[in-house]
Amino acid sequence: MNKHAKQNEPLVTHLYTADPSAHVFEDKIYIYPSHDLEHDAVSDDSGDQYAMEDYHVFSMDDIDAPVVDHGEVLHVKDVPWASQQMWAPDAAYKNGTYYFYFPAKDKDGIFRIGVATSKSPAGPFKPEPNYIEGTFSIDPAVFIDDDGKAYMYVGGIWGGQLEKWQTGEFVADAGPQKPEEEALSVYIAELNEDMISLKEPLKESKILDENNKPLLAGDEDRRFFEAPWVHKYNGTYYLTYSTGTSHYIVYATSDSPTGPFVYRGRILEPVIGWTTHHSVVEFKGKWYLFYHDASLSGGIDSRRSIKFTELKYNEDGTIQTIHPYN
Ligand code: FUB
Repeated sequence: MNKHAKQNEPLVTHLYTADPSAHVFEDKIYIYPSHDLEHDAVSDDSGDQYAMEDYHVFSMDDIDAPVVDHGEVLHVKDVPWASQQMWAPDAAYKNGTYYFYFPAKDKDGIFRIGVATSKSPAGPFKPEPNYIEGTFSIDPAVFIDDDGKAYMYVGGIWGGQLEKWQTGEFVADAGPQKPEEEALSVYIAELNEDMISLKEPLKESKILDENNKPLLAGDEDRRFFEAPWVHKYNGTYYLTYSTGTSHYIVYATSDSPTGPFVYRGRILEPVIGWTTHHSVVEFKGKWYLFYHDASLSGGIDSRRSIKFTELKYNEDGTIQTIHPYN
């Protein structure tokens, strides 16, 4: 018998799962997480400890229904261009097809974004032979606007290699940013109608402070680290992301899906474990934050578990901060 979903408790206990991207497809909640394997890889700033190889998809008929594991839907050995590290994925639906987007390192050790397709939200997904041309870094999130236009958001510093793309080319030994530099931020591109190619090159969109100045790299409580996600609420675009070193999920808003975004506040206080990652989804009139922590493994961050909790807006569109263990 599958476990019933309960707020703030691991949704899956027979596997370690992380980075949950939740969507409502066919009136159910589908969750596309990454899969943490139990291994002894070394822990370093390149994220080698997150040596993930495959993906499972999960679904819930309702917010308190049993969590169904649809099994392995994609493995790195089936992706011709990829070598390792199948990190945080996302999924989207358009024109009768489900698209599964995932980052992985190519044969040269460079993170790229791949795509795989299925006629079912539960997969299995068939990968395209090559990664999406023009993509780099990690943590793809795809948002489809009310007008049908689809946008891909990507990016992660440190292990996500964003620092290495500052010249527009991959510079293998490019180091971290200096604190006084403008912080690197999310990269965005519109997708073509086919959903498997970019309509335009990925372009950086800055996150601004209260004086409309780009956040600085040293502003670790607010600057972008990884895990972008975009949703729309009352006509406003909310970019949510992880601040990495300070372990917050925060949000910034814009009146355009491509920004620039203005920093607004914190959504989730730090969880047990180093990484924090999330998605935001509306289901039956309520909003939910899907996130992960490492409580089930006793704090080992490369063995995480996906969870969810209700997310609440104030009347002015600000979001109430969630304290995950209160
Ligand atoms: O799960 C591997 C990486 O850790 C993800 O891509 C990041 O967002 C962080 O959660």
